[in-house]
Amino acid sequence: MIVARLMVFLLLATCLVGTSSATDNRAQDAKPQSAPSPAAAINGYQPKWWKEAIVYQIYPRSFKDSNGDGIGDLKGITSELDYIHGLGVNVIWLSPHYDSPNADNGYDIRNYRKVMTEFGSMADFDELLKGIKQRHMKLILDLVVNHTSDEHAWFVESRKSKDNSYRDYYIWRAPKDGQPPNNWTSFFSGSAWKLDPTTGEYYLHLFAEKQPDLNWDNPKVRNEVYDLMKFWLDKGVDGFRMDVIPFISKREGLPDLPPEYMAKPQYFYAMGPHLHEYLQEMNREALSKYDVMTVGEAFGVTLEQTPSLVDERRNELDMIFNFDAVRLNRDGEVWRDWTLPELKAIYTQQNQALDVHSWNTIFLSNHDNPRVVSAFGNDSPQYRVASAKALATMLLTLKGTPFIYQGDELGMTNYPFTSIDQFDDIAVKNAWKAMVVTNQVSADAFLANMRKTSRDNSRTPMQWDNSRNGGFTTAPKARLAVNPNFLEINAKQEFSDPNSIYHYFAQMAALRRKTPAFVYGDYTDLDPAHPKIFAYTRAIGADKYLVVLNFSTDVVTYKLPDAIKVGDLLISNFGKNADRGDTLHLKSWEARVYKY
Ligand code: TEU
Ligand code: CA
Repeated sequence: MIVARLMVFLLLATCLVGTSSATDNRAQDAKPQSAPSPAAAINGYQPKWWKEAIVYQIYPRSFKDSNGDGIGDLKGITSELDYIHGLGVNVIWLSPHYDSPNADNGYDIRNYRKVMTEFGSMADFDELLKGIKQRHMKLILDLVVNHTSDEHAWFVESRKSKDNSYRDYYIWRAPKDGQPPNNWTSFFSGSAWKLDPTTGEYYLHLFAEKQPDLNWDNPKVRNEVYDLMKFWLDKGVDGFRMDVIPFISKREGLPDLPPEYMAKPQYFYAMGPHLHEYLQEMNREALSKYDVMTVGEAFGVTLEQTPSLVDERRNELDMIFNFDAVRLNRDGEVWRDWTLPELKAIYTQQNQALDVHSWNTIFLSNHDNPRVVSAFGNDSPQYRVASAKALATMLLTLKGTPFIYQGDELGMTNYPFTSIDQFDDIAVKNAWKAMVVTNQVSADAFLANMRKTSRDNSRTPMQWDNSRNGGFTTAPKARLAVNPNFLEINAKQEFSDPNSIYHYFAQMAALRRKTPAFVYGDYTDLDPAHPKIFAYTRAIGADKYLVVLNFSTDVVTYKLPDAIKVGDLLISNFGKNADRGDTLHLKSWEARVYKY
């Protein structure tokens, strides 16, 4: 049975590599061609370094300040490369480090070929890249090209006059009956259109007013983007995380948002008519010339649409971030309590939607979301460490390339916000003006929601030690206040404690990296309906692993289904135990990985 399945995979891989069709090709329809060596496939998958990678995301502003100005910088990152390497990750994703007026912390780029002055110089960047390569790690950059800053030279020109040669670099429209051209809304509140007095026309901005959307239908814009990509690729970077990339192609005629999309406009803005064409062109013109990885931030892309972006035969993206899991705790922008069967269902659906030609990502946090232990674990003092380790166990054993956000390896938590003045994020400030100042939502309700959902939860400075400002900066004040729990939760403390989250994470990462089944193995959820236990297997043929996670504060006696009996315990966040056979006695938030 297993052998038969393996053969079907091999046959598929042999037959279909190199065809351009993304339709559901089945083995029996496909004609064998002269094939790239099928023996190289693992469980049907073409092995790739980025499928085997563990990615660590750095938000440079909040990582480490080297010169005492209160703002994290590139030299700060370079000084902590051993710390990152010690964790067992091997790819770093750097959030934007480009010149920017920081309306949205670097996601508004003024010059794509210049390092943000606050972060350092190009020499500092080269030094960072060198340090990464010396440690046999890789670096991917954030490619933010759905929009630029309004201070980018292209936009400065574009807004000057209707016949300026850069006018068509952006999306300009005349007013409609004295109003914006359509009803599109910005993700940072209000209309997505801003009237520019110089020419009396509106420009489109799906994010802040200072983030005008580029006009990708203009071939000049596309070539500019491919050139700037090559600029960084030629320096030796290993790929890109692409910011809101499914939004680059806008719907023909810019039709109004239909009412059913009002609460979730991303599903209307994404997957425009020329998206595939532009991504394939980008591949041809830039990416295909290098051995790099790409991951698209696929806000607004459904699971059904995903293979059309990541199927390797299409030459578009290697993988995308699907938001279903990370936003399971959200109804629009409002917190909702999630359940474990819902989370399990998402991973099963992802597994079913992607065949051997597509690849997935696994993440539950980043700079746009709250802290993983606060949102998906339990950040109370009693359970924080155990639940952070249980989540690390899950993230590093599910199917897809794991992306870990800085500080999650320390079990850093959400910030105890009590007032609007403590926030920095433009999304929060604009929402406050739109909702609280207009009396639509009470300040208390707003703050209660932001304590759980705000992006600033994950943007507070890294907690390095128990000195002032958690060792993030020597300045009297950090850019954003350090979480007051830095006295207990910090890297120095984690490093010195053999039972810390950091060390557990490093062991888990090492286990994943030496075990092909955790990368390429089949995924099976053993018990989709269980409200507290997440039990699944990863297997390549007879090389089988069992993961059991107690997602609750209860002590649970759990009988394994399917006559499975535990074998060797490879790792657990509670050490060894006496359980043998098919019945497990799990402590609160206990996580175990077995060979069986
Ligand atoms: O985020 C895209 C995005 O649409 C969401 O993450 C959204 O901004 C937010 O969470 C509100 O729901 C990307 C970047 O990751 C983010 O930091 C930027 O602000 C945004 O694009 C604009 O570049
Ligand atoms: Ca600094």
